[in-house]
Amino acid sequence: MAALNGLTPEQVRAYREEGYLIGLPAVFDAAETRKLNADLGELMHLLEPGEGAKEIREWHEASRWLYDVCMHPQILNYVEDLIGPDFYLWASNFFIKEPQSRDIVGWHQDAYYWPLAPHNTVTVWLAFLDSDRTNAAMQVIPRSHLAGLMQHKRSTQTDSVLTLELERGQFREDVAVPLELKAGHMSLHDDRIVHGSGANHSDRRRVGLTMRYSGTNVKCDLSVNPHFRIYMCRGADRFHHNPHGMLPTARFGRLNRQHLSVEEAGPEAERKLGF
Ligand SMILES: O=C(O)CCC(=O)C(=O)O
Repeated sequence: MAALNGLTPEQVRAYREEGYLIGLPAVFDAAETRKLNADLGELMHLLEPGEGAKEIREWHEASRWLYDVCMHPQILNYVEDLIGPDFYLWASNFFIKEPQSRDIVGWHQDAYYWPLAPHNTVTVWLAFLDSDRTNAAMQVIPRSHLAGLMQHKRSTQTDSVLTLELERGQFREDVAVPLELKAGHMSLHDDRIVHGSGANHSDRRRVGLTMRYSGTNVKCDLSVNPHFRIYMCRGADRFHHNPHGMLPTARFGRLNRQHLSVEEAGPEAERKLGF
């Protein structure tokens, strides 16, 4: 493993201005990345018939392997430089697109999905395999995080992994930037940036792990998501806003619980949060 570093002031400035950051050194080298993919295979064995990778949500609460990936010191160094010294992990999801798969992720802003306030959340997207424009890399709309939250609509696209999305014309789709990453590398994005991804028309699998981190000042509305649990990464929880989770003991374990975002909680939750 390379020496651990944080972000340069220039990288922090670029993130704040653009809403995302790429171009960081690999977090995992080639051998470590091969192992990550083998371990992901073990985790996926826990899926039940009919379940897909998108059901792997918050399994860091049950899988020590996944928890340890999320707590990688190099990743935490970068996150700390963006959201401050006191922060926690609360979500992890896999976004996997098999070769020739039609699944898309409609344009959206994460913050619209989450009953969290204030906005002090960063997502790390870790590439388990090379991700580029040929195999449907995630795309972002630079600076769109500065425009505030936009109204999302229920998706009419049956191939969309999400059910709430932005409509064409609400933002400049022509300036989208694909976040191309080699395996073992990561990007960072702000919870308000507009992003999404297309179908994978290639013969290469595309696998990304998203990990979501928030400052301890961020409070979840537990009436919308009663399952929300935090895992301190660095510093102290002086706010005591959210319940803490239990450390997982099994190397590979799964959750069976229903997870609730604003999307799943339905229009009542959207009204409640003022959308
Ligand atoms: O991997 C993708 O295409 C989308 C990921 C995403 O929506 C997210 O990280 O919030």
